[in-house]
Amino acid sequence: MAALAKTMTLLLVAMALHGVFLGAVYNVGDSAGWTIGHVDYQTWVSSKNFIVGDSLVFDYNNKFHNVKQVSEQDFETCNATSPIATHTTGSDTVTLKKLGNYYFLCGFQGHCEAGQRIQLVVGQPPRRPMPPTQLISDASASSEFTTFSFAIAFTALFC
Ligand code: CU1
Repeated sequence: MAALAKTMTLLLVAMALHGVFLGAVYNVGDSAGWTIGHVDYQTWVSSKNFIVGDSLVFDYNNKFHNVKQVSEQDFETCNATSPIATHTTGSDTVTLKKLGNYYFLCGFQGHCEAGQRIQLVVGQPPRRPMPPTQLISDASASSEFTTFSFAIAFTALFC
């Protein structure tokens, strides 16, 4: 029974991880990319539903632009001097790993003010009809899983 439980746990963890890697990938600004004067990024965001595990791809010419993840306050004031993270390759993928608000702007002079900034909210993935996968992501997963295993053993013995 212990070996079976271990195998099942590994299987469920693998499934949970697989789910994370299957997140959607969004090209910021679609074909226009990350730039100024071509895209209203708030309109672009408004049609999307971001969830944990999704990724953003920022495509741009890195001679003229960059990507800085900033705080809400720095987003409001277009302050690029104390970023949370900076990306400068010209094709940067940012995985949205946590729930909550994300703020990005271009750190080049005047670009944020010209509209090259994006604010988005990352929500919870929808619940899937597979309770054990939910249990694994729970902090009390091990004890609940043990109870679950005993319930199966009990059922097997007496039914
Ligand atoms: Cu820029």
